[in-house]
Amino acid sequence: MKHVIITILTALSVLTVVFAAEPPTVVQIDTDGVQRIEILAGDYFFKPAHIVVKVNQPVELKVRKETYIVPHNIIIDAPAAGIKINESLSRDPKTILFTPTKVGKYPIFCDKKPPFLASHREKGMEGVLEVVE
Ligand SMILES: [Cu+2]
Repeated sequence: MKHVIITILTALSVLTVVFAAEPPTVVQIDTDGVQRIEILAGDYFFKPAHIVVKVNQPVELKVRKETYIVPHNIIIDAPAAGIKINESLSRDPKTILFTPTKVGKYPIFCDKKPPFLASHREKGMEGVLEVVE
């Protein structure tokens, strides 16, 4: 019985961690109509990882790498929504411009993967671009 309770408590704490993820970052629209957002990439995360933008409004995404050694990139592959991003990242910020044309949730990820080891995406370099009305 004690084992069962411990197992349940462990499961609950794991669920709490999963669902306690940061709230989405809603990107504000500047006076010139551009939605500007900065993303920091590190080992192994994107921060913020969940961003919300308006459809049919230009987005200026500035992204840079926090760390030196491990190579990272940022990929958003959503051609149906007018988004096709595949940029390798450096310490200097890169500015990526796009205009999302379709409402939906699109994965953001890094596709780097050392031989025989887990991919960066599996290690947490994954996020969501949420396009809303
Ligand atoms: Cu990476």
